[in-house]
Amino acid sequence: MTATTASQSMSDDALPETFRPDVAIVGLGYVGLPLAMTFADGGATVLGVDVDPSKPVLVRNGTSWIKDVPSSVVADHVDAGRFAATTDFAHIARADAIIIAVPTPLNRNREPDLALVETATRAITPHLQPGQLVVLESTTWPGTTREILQPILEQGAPDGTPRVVGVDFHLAYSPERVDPGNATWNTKNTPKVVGGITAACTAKATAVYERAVDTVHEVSAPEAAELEKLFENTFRNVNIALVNELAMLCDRMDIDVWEVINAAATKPFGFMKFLPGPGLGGHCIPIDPFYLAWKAREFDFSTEFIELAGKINQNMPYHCVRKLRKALDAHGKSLRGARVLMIGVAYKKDIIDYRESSAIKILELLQKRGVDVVYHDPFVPEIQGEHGVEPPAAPANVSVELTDAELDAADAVMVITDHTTIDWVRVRERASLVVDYRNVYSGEQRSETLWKL
Ligand code: SAJ
Repeated sequence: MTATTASQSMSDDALPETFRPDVAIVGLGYVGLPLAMTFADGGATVLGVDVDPSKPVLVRNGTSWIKDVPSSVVADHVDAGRFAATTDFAHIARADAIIIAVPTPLNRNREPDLALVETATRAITPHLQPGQLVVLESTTWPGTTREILQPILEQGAPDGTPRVVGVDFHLAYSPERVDPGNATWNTKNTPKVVGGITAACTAKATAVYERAVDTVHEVSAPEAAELEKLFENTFRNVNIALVNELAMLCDRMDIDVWEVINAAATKPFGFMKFLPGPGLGGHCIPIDPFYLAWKAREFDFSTEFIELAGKINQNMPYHCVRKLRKALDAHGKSLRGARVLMIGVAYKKDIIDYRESSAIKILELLQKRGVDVVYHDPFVPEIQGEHGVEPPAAPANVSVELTDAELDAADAVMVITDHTTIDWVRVRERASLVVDYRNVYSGEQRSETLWKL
Protein backbone atom coordinates (compact mmCIF):
# COMPACT_ATOMS: atom_id res chain seq x y z
CA MET A 1 0.00 0.00 0.00
CA THR A 2 1.52 3.35 -0.91
CA ALA A 3 1.63 6.35 1.34
CA THR A 4 -1.04 7.98 -0.77
CA THR A 5 -3.62 5.22 -0.29
CA ALA A 6 -2.83 5.04 3.42
CA SER A 7 -4.18 8.51 3.90
CA GLN A 8 -5.91 9.31 0.62
CA SER A 9 -9.12 10.42 2.27
CA MET A 10 -7.42 13.00 4.54
CA SER A 11 -7.67 16.65 3.62
CA ASP A 12 -4.52 18.70 3.91
CA ASP A 13 -4.81 19.13 7.65
CA ALA A 14 -7.20 16.49 8.85
CA LEU A 15 -5.82 13.56 10.80
CA PRO A 16 -7.50 10.20 11.45
CA GLU A 17 -9.31 10.32 14.79
CA THR A 18 -7.25 7.30 15.81
CA PHE A 19 -3.96 9.10 15.18
CA ARG A 20 -2.51 9.65 18.65
CA PRO A 21 1.05 10.99 18.39
CA ASP A 22 3.55 10.52 21.18
CA VAL A 23 5.53 13.50 19.89
CA ALA A 24 4.63 16.58 17.88
CA ILE A 25 7.56 18.28 16.12
CA VAL A 26 7.09 21.91 15.15
CA GLY A 27 9.33 22.81 12.22
CA LEU A 28 10.09 20.13 9.62
CA GLY A 29 13.44 21.40 8.41
CA TYR A 30 16.94 19.90 8.47
CA VAL A 31 16.50 19.33 12.23
CA GLY A 32 12.77 18.54 12.55
CA LEU A 33 12.37 15.94 9.82
CA PRO A 34 15.38 13.80 10.83
CA LEU A 35 14.23 14.09 14.45
CA ALA A 36 10.71 12.96 13.48
CA MET A 37 12.11 9.96 11.63
CA THR A 38 14.41 9.09 14.53
CA PHE A 39 11.45 9.05 16.93
CA ALA A 40 9.41 6.98 14.45
CA ASP A 41 12.34 4.58 13.97
CA GLY A 42 12.19 4.13 17.75
CA GLY A 43 8.54 3.13 17.51
CA ALA A 44 6.98 6.45 18.51
CA THR A 45 4.06 7.95 16.62
CA VAL A 46 4.98 11.40 15.38
CA LEU A 47 3.04 14.42 14.21
CA GLY A 48 4.94 16.96 12.14
CA VAL A 49 3.65 20.53 12.32
CA ASP A 50 4.83 23.13 9.84
CA VAL A 51 3.49 26.45 8.58
CA ASP A 52 4.40 25.42 5.02
CA PRO A 53 1.29 23.77 3.50
CA SER A 54 3.42 21.77 1.06
CA LYS A 55 4.96 19.74 3.91
CA PRO A 56 1.83 17.74 4.92
CA VAL A 57 1.25 16.95 1.24
CA LEU A 58 4.83 15.79 0.73
CA VAL A 59 4.59 13.65 3.87
CA ARG A 60 1.31 12.12 2.75
CA ASN A 61 2.94 11.33 -0.58
CA GLY A 62 5.86 9.69 1.20
CA THR A 63 8.33 12.25 -0.11
CA SER A 64 11.31 13.70 1.74
CA TRP A 65 12.68 17.21 1.15
CA ILE A 66 15.77 16.74 3.33
CA LYS A 67 18.84 15.18 1.65
CA ASP A 68 19.73 13.05 4.71
CA VAL A 69 16.21 11.56 4.93
CA PRO A 70 15.30 9.03 2.20
CA SER A 71 11.72 9.28 0.91
CA SER A 72 11.38 5.54 1.53
CA VAL A 73 11.78 6.19 5.27
CA VAL A 74 9.05 8.83 5.22
CA ALA A 75 6.75 6.59 3.16
CA ASP A 76 7.30 3.56 5.41
CA HIS A 77 6.45 5.51 8.57
CA VAL A 78 3.40 7.10 6.94
CA ASP A 79 2.19 3.73 5.67
CA ALA A 80 2.68 2.24 9.13
CA GLY A 81 0.59 5.05 10.62
CA ARG A 82 3.58 6.34 12.63
CA PHE A 83 3.97 9.70 10.91
CA ALA A 84 1.64 12.42 9.66
CA ALA A 85 1.97 16.15 9.20
CA THR A 86 -0.30 19.15 9.44
CA THR A 87 -0.33 22.94 9.47
CA ASP A 88 -3.07 22.95 12.12
CA PHE A 89 -1.52 23.55 15.56
CA ALA A 90 -4.73 22.37 17.27
CA HIS A 91 -3.62 18.80 16.63
CA ILE A 92 -0.67 19.14 19.02
CA ALA A 93 -3.20 18.67 21.82
CA ARG A 94 -3.05 14.98 20.99
CA ALA A 95 0.67 14.59 21.66
CA ASP A 96 2.48 13.86 24.93
CA ALA A 97 5.46 16.03 23.97
CA ILE A 98 5.95 19.02 21.67
CA ILE A 99 9.41 19.78 20.27
CA ILE A 100 10.11 23.14 18.59
CA ALA A 101 12.82 23.15 15.91
CA VAL A 102 12.45 26.37 13.94
CA PRO A 103 15.20 28.67 12.57
CA THR A 104 16.84 31.28 14.79
CA PRO A 105 18.70 33.60 12.39
CA LEU A 106 20.27 36.99 12.96
CA ASN A 107 18.36 40.08 11.81
CA ARG A 108 19.80 42.79 9.56
CA ASN A 109 21.60 44.30 12.57
CA ARG A 110 23.13 40.86 13.25
CA GLU A 111 21.09 40.55 16.43
CA PRO A 112 19.16 37.41 17.49
CA ASP A 113 15.83 37.01 15.72
CA LEU A 114 13.52 34.78 17.80
CA ALA A 115 10.37 35.69 15.86
CA LEU A 116 9.79 32.14 14.63
CA VAL A 117 10.30 30.68 18.11
CA GLU A 118 7.84 33.14 19.63
CA THR A 119 5.31 32.58 16.85
CA ALA A 120 5.51 28.81 17.31
CA THR A 121 5.16 29.09 21.09
CA ARG A 122 2.15 31.39 20.79
CA ALA A 123 0.58 28.94 18.32
CA ILE A 124 1.12 26.10 20.80
CA THR A 125 -0.04 27.70 24.02
CA PRO A 126 -3.83 27.76 23.39
CA HIS A 127 -3.71 24.00 22.73
CA LEU A 128 -1.33 23.04 25.53
CA GLN A 129 -2.76 20.16 27.60
CA PRO A 130 -2.16 19.25 31.26
CA GLY A 131 1.02 17.27 31.69
CA GLN A 132 2.39 17.98 28.22
CA LEU A 133 6.10 18.62 27.73
CA VAL A 134 7.42 21.42 25.53
CA VAL A 135 11.06 21.34 24.39
CA LEU A 136 12.91 24.01 22.45
CA GLU A 137 15.74 22.73 20.22
CA SER A 138 16.52 25.87 18.22
CA THR A 139 19.91 27.39 18.94
CA THR A 140 19.47 30.50 21.07
CA TRP A 141 20.88 32.68 23.86
CA PRO A 142 20.93 31.42 27.48
CA GLY A 143 17.65 32.33 29.16
CA THR A 144 15.36 32.06 26.13
CA THR A 145 13.44 29.02 27.42
CA ARG A 146 12.81 30.62 30.82
CA GLU A 147 12.38 34.24 29.79
CA ILE A 148 10.51 33.87 26.49
CA LEU A 149 8.77 30.49 26.29
CA GLN A 150 7.79 30.00 29.96
CA PRO A 151 5.65 33.19 30.28
CA ILE A 152 3.88 32.54 26.97
CA LEU A 153 3.03 28.98 28.01
CA GLU A 154 2.08 29.84 31.61
CA GLN A 155 -0.28 32.62 30.53
CA GLY A 156 -1.68 31.10 27.35
CA ALA A 157 -4.61 29.02 28.54
CA PRO A 158 -7.71 29.98 26.47
CA ASP A 159 -9.76 30.56 29.65
CA GLY A 160 -6.96 32.64 31.19
CA THR A 161 -6.28 30.12 33.91
CA PRO A 162 -2.63 30.55 34.90
CA ARG A 163 -0.48 27.46 34.48
CA VAL A 164 2.56 26.57 36.57
CA VAL A 165 5.58 25.11 34.81
CA GLY A 166 6.71 21.81 36.31
CA VAL A 167 3.21 21.23 37.65
CA ASP A 168 0.65 21.87 34.90
CA PHE A 169 3.09 21.31 32.04
CA HIS A 170 6.80 20.70 31.56
CA LEU A 171 9.38 22.81 29.74
CA ALA A 172 12.98 22.04 28.73
CA TYR A 173 15.73 22.95 26.29
CA SER A 174 17.70 20.45 24.24
CA PRO A 175 20.07 21.82 21.57
CA GLU A 176 19.93 20.35 18.07
CA ARG A 177 23.22 18.84 16.95
CA VAL A 178 22.35 17.93 13.37
CA ASP A 179 25.25 18.01 10.96
CA PRO A 180 23.75 17.77 7.46
CA GLY A 181 25.57 15.25 5.28
CA ASN A 182 27.48 13.68 8.17
CA ALA A 183 27.55 9.95 7.45
CA THR A 184 28.89 9.04 10.90
CA TRP A 185 26.97 11.16 13.40
CA ASN A 186 23.19 11.38 13.18
CA THR A 187 20.28 12.33 15.42
CA LYS A 188 20.13 8.88 17.00
CA ASN A 189 23.80 8.38 17.93
CA THR A 190 24.75 11.96 18.79
CA PRO A 191 24.44 12.52 22.57
CA LYS A 192 21.49 14.74 23.45
CA VAL A 193 21.89 17.41 26.14
CA VAL A 194 18.71 18.16 28.10
CA GLY A 195 17.98 20.84 30.69
CA GLY A 196 14.53 21.42 32.23
CA ILE A 197 13.08 24.37 34.14
CA THR A 198 12.48 21.96 37.04
CA ALA A 199 13.89 18.54 37.86
CA ALA A 200 10.55 17.04 36.87
CA CYS A 201 10.82 18.82 33.50
CA THR A 202 14.29 17.41 32.96
CA ALA A 203 13.16 13.90 33.87
CA LYS A 204 10.17 14.14 31.54
CA ALA A 205 12.35 15.35 28.65
CA THR A 206 14.89 12.59 29.27
CA ALA A 207 12.17 9.96 29.19
CA VAL A 208 10.88 11.31 25.87
CA TYR A 209 14.28 11.53 24.16
CA GLU A 210 15.33 8.10 25.40
CA ARG A 211 12.70 6.74 23.02
CA ALA A 212 14.73 8.07 20.09
CA VAL A 213 18.38 8.70 20.90
CA ASP A 214 21.12 6.49 22.32
CA THR A 215 22.48 8.87 24.96
CA VAL A 216 20.88 11.67 26.97
CA HIS A 217 23.09 14.00 29.04
CA GLU A 218 21.16 15.96 31.69
CA VAL A 219 22.15 19.41 32.92
CA SER A 220 20.63 21.33 35.83
CA ALA A 221 18.81 24.06 33.90
CA PRO A 222 17.91 25.14 30.35
CA GLU A 223 20.51 27.93 30.51
CA ALA A 224 23.33 25.39 30.76
CA ALA A 225 21.98 23.53 27.73
CA GLU A 226 21.45 26.75 25.74
CA LEU A 227 24.97 27.95 26.56
CA GLU A 228 26.72 24.65 25.85
CA LYS A 229 25.40 24.65 22.30
CA LEU A 230 26.65 28.18 21.70
CA PHE A 231 29.98 27.19 23.26
CA GLU A 232 30.30 24.22 20.86
CA ASN A 233 29.99 26.45 17.84
CA THR A 234 31.91 29.40 19.26
CA PHE A 235 34.78 27.00 19.92
CA ARG A 236 34.70 26.09 16.24
CA ASN A 237 34.34 29.70 15.05
CA VAL A 238 37.26 30.96 17.15
CA ASN A 239 39.58 28.12 16.12
CA ILE A 240 38.77 28.59 12.46
CA ALA A 241 39.54 32.29 12.90
CA LEU A 242 42.88 31.31 14.45
CA VAL A 243 43.92 29.30 11.39
CA ASN A 244 42.59 32.00 9.09
CA GLU A 245 44.81 34.52 10.88
CA LEU A 246 47.70 32.06 10.57
CA ALA A 247 47.00 31.84 6.82
CA MET A 248 47.24 35.62 6.49
CA LEU A 249 50.50 35.66 8.47
CA CYS A 250 51.92 32.81 6.35
CA ASP A 251 51.04 34.79 3.22
CA ARG A 252 53.08 37.68 4.61
CA MET A 253 55.97 35.35 5.54
CA ASP A 254 55.70 33.32 2.30
CA ILE A 255 55.26 30.07 4.22
CA ASP A 256 52.80 27.33 3.16
CA VAL A 257 50.11 27.42 5.88
CA TRP A 258 48.79 23.98 4.88
CA GLU A 259 52.23 22.47 5.45
CA VAL A 260 52.39 24.13 8.86
CA ILE A 261 48.94 22.91 9.95
CA ASN A 262 49.54 19.37 8.69
CA ALA A 263 52.81 19.30 10.61
CA ALA A 264 51.11 20.57 13.78
CA ALA A 265 48.42 17.91 13.35
CA THR A 266 51.04 15.18 13.72
CA LYS A 267 50.92 15.95 17.44
CA PRO A 268 48.79 13.08 18.78
CA PHE A 269 47.56 15.02 21.83
CA GLY A 270 46.62 18.55 22.78
CA PHE A 271 45.93 19.69 19.25
CA MET A 272 42.79 19.78 17.08
CA LYS A 273 43.08 20.43 13.34
CA PHE A 274 41.13 23.25 11.75
CA LEU A 275 41.66 24.50 8.21
CA PRO A 276 41.79 28.01 6.77
CA GLY A 277 39.36 28.84 4.02
CA PRO A 278 37.57 31.65 2.19
CA GLY A 279 35.60 32.45 5.35
CA LEU A 280 32.78 31.09 7.48
CA GLY A 281 29.50 30.05 5.91
CA GLY A 282 26.40 28.23 7.04
CA HIS A 283 23.58 28.95 9.41
CA CYS A 284 25.36 27.82 12.57
CA ILE A 285 29.02 28.71 12.96
CA PRO A 286 28.92 32.31 11.75
CA ILE A 287 25.63 32.97 13.55
CA ASP A 288 25.62 31.21 16.92
CA PRO A 289 28.52 33.07 18.57
CA PHE A 290 26.71 36.34 18.00
CA TYR A 291 23.75 35.03 19.98
CA LEU A 292 26.17 34.64 22.88
CA ALA A 293 27.89 38.00 22.35
CA TRP A 294 24.51 39.73 22.26
CA LYS A 295 23.33 38.20 25.58
CA ALA A 296 26.72 38.76 27.26
CA ARG A 297 26.33 42.52 26.74
CA GLU A 298 23.29 42.38 29.04
CA PHE A 299 25.78 41.37 31.77
CA ASP A 300 28.22 44.17 30.85
CA PHE A 301 30.49 41.49 29.45
CA SER A 302 32.36 41.88 26.16
CA THR A 303 33.11 38.53 24.49
CA GLU A 304 36.47 39.56 23.05
CA PHE A 305 37.28 36.23 21.38
CA ILE A 306 33.98 36.19 19.50
CA GLU A 307 34.35 39.76 18.29
CA LEU A 308 37.96 39.20 17.19
CA ALA A 309 37.11 35.92 15.47
CA GLY A 310 34.25 37.64 13.69
CA LYS A 311 36.58 40.36 12.38
CA ILE A 312 39.15 37.84 11.14
CA ASN A 313 36.60 35.55 9.50
CA GLN A 314 34.80 38.48 7.88
CA ASN A 315 38.15 39.64 6.46
CA MET A 316 38.83 36.38 4.64
CA PRO A 317 36.90 37.18 1.43
CA TYR A 318 39.01 40.37 1.09
CA HIS A 319 42.17 38.34 1.72
CA CYS A 320 41.10 35.88 -0.99
CA VAL A 321 40.74 38.75 -3.50
CA ARG A 322 44.18 40.08 -2.53
CA LYS A 323 45.66 36.61 -3.08
CA LEU A 324 44.03 36.43 -6.53
CA ARG A 325 45.35 39.90 -7.38
CA LYS A 326 48.92 38.79 -6.45
CA ALA A 327 48.61 35.63 -8.55
CA LEU A 328 47.33 37.50 -11.63
CA ASP A 329 49.98 40.17 -11.13
CA ALA A 330 52.67 37.50 -11.21
CA HIS A 331 51.34 36.65 -14.67
CA GLY A 332 51.33 40.28 -15.78
CA LYS A 333 47.58 40.59 -15.52
CA SER A 334 45.42 42.93 -13.46
CA LEU A 335 42.18 42.12 -11.68
CA ARG A 336 40.24 44.61 -13.78
CA GLY A 337 39.18 42.90 -17.00
CA ALA A 338 40.49 39.49 -15.94
CA ARG A 339 38.30 36.47 -16.73
CA VAL A 340 37.95 34.47 -13.54
CA LEU A 341 36.17 31.16 -13.01
CA MET A 342 35.17 30.46 -9.40
CA ILE A 343 34.57 26.79 -8.62
CA GLY A 344 32.14 26.35 -5.72
CA VAL A 345 29.73 28.72 -3.98
CA ALA A 346 28.19 26.34 -1.39
CA TYR A 347 29.50 27.12 2.10
CA LYS A 348 31.15 23.71 2.42
CA LYS A 349 31.75 20.70 0.20
CA ASP A 350 29.07 18.42 -1.21
CA ILE A 351 26.06 20.40 0.01
CA ILE A 352 23.61 22.73 -1.75
CA ASP A 353 23.48 25.37 1.02
CA TYR A 354 25.13 28.73 0.32
CA ARG A 355 23.78 30.70 3.27
CA GLU A 356 26.43 33.10 4.64
CA SER A 357 28.81 31.60 2.08
CA SER A 358 31.93 33.72 1.54
CA ALA A 359 31.74 32.91 -2.15
CA ILE A 360 28.84 35.34 -2.52
CA LYS A 361 30.91 38.11 -0.94
CA ILE A 362 33.93 37.27 -3.11
CA LEU A 363 31.79 37.41 -6.27
CA GLU A 364 30.51 40.82 -5.19
CA LEU A 365 34.03 42.10 -4.48
CA LEU A 366 35.34 40.83 -7.81
CA GLN A 367 32.51 42.38 -9.78
CA LYS A 368 33.09 45.70 -8.00
CA ARG A 369 36.72 45.51 -9.12
CA GLY A 370 35.78 45.01 -12.75
CA VAL A 371 36.55 41.30 -12.87
CA ASP A 372 34.70 39.28 -15.51
CA VAL A 373 33.78 36.52 -13.06
CA VAL A 374 31.59 33.45 -13.48
CA TYR A 375 31.10 30.44 -11.20
CA HIS A 376 30.56 26.72 -11.52
CA ASP A 377 28.92 24.76 -8.71
CA PRO A 378 27.12 21.48 -9.49
CA PHE A 379 25.19 21.81 -6.23
CA VAL A 380 24.08 25.41 -6.79
CA PRO A 381 22.61 25.94 -10.29
CA GLU A 382 21.55 29.47 -9.36
CA ILE A 383 22.22 31.93 -6.53
CA GLN A 384 18.72 33.13 -5.60
CA GLY A 385 17.69 35.95 -3.30
CA GLU A 386 16.71 33.88 -0.26
CA HIS A 387 17.76 33.68 3.41
CA GLY A 388 18.98 37.26 3.10
CA VAL A 389 21.34 36.43 0.23
CA GLU A 390 21.79 39.25 -2.30
CA PRO A 391 22.45 37.44 -5.62
CA PRO A 392 25.43 38.70 -7.65
CA ALA A 393 24.81 40.43 -10.96
CA ALA A 394 24.55 38.28 -14.07
CA PRO A 395 26.30 36.27 -15.38
CA ALA A 396 27.72 35.39 -11.93
CA ASN A 397 24.30 34.45 -10.58
CA VAL A 398 23.98 31.15 -12.43
CA SER A 399 26.38 28.22 -12.61
CA VAL A 400 28.24 27.78 -15.91
CA GLU A 401 29.14 24.34 -17.22
CA LEU A 402 32.71 23.29 -16.44
CA THR A 403 33.66 23.03 -20.09
CA ASP A 404 37.16 22.97 -21.55
CA ALA A 405 36.33 26.31 -23.15
CA GLU A 406 35.51 27.88 -19.75
CA LEU A 407 38.72 26.51 -18.25
CA ASP A 408 40.79 27.64 -21.23
CA ALA A 409 39.22 31.12 -21.22
CA ALA A 410 39.91 31.78 -17.54
CA ASP A 411 42.90 33.92 -16.59
CA ALA A 412 42.51 32.30 -13.17
CA VAL A 413 40.43 29.53 -11.60
CA MET A 414 39.52 29.98 -7.89
CA VAL A 415 38.93 26.83 -5.82
CA ILE A 416 36.41 28.11 -3.28
CA THR A 417 34.44 24.95 -2.38
CA ASP A 418 36.16 21.59 -2.48
CA HIS A 419 33.26 19.52 -3.80
CA THR A 420 34.37 15.91 -4.17
CA THR A 421 32.38 15.61 -7.41
CA ILE A 422 34.66 17.99 -9.32
CA ASP A 423 37.40 16.51 -11.54
CA TRP A 424 40.18 18.54 -9.95
CA VAL A 425 42.88 16.83 -12.04
CA ARG A 426 41.19 18.05 -15.22
CA VAL A 427 40.85 21.55 -13.80
CA ARG A 428 44.55 21.63 -12.95
CA GLU A 429 45.56 20.33 -16.36
CA ARG A 430 43.51 22.82 -18.36
CA ALA A 431 43.62 26.02 -16.32
CA SER A 432 46.57 28.36 -16.89
CA LEU A 433 46.45 29.55 -13.26
CA VAL A 434 44.76 27.99 -10.22
CA VAL A 435 44.32 29.74 -6.88
CA ASP A 436 43.47 27.01 -4.37
CA TYR A 437 41.70 28.26 -1.20
CA ARG A 438 40.84 24.75 0.05
CA ASN A 439 44.06 22.82 -0.57
CA VAL A 440 42.42 20.39 -2.97
CA TYR A 441 45.90 20.13 -4.51
CA SER A 442 47.41 19.07 -1.19
CA GLY A 443 49.83 16.74 -2.94
CA GLU A 444 51.37 19.52 -5.02
CA GLN A 445 53.70 22.31 -3.94
CA ARG A 446 52.85 25.95 -4.70
CA SER A 447 54.17 27.16 -8.07
CA GLU A 448 53.77 29.92 -10.66
CA THR A 449 50.57 28.22 -11.87
CA LEU A 450 49.32 26.93 -8.51
CA TRP A 451 48.81 29.50 -5.80
CA LYS A 452 47.41 28.58 -2.38
CA LEU A 453 45.64 30.43 0.43
N1 SAJ B 1 35.30 25.76 8.05
C1 SAJ B 1 36.59 26.22 7.89
N2 SAJ B 1 37.60 25.53 8.51
C2 SAJ B 1 37.36 24.41 9.26
C3 SAJ B 1 36.02 23.97 9.40
C4 SAJ B 1 35.02 24.65 8.79
O1 SAJ B 1 36.83 27.22 7.22
O2 SAJ B 1 38.31 23.83 9.78
C5 SAJ B 1 34.21 26.52 7.42
C6 SAJ B 1 33.42 25.70 6.44
O3 SAJ B 1 34.00 25.77 5.16
C7 SAJ B 1 32.06 26.39 6.48
C8 SAJ B 1 31.97 26.88 7.92
O4 SAJ B 1 33.29 26.87 8.44
O5 SAJ B 1 32.04 27.50 5.60
C9 SAJ B 1 31.09 25.98 8.79
O6 SAJ B 1 31.52 24.68 8.54
P1 SAJ B 1 31.17 23.47 9.58
O7 SAJ B 1 32.03 22.31 9.18
O8 SAJ B 1 31.25 23.94 10.96
O9 SAJ B 1 29.70 23.04 9.16
P2 SAJ B 1 28.29 23.53 9.65
O10 SAJ B 1 28.09 24.97 9.48
O11 SAJ B 1 27.35 22.62 8.96
O12 SAJ B 1 28.32 23.26 11.23
C10 SAJ B 1 27.63 22.15 11.73
C11 SAJ B 1 27.39 22.48 13.18
N3 SAJ B 1 26.42 21.57 13.73
C12 SAJ B 1 25.52 22.06 14.61
O13 SAJ B 1 25.45 23.23 14.93
C13 SAJ B 1 24.57 21.07 15.18
C14 SAJ B 1 28.68 22.36 13.98
O14 SAJ B 1 28.37 22.36 15.40
C15 SAJ B 1 29.40 21.09 13.69
O15 SAJ B 1 30.62 21.04 14.44
C16 SAJ B 1 29.71 21.05 12.21
O16 SAJ B 1 28.43 20.99 11.53
C17 SAJ B 1 30.53 19.83 11.85
O17 SAJ B 1 31.35 19.41 12.68
O18 SAJ B 1 30.40 19.38 10.70
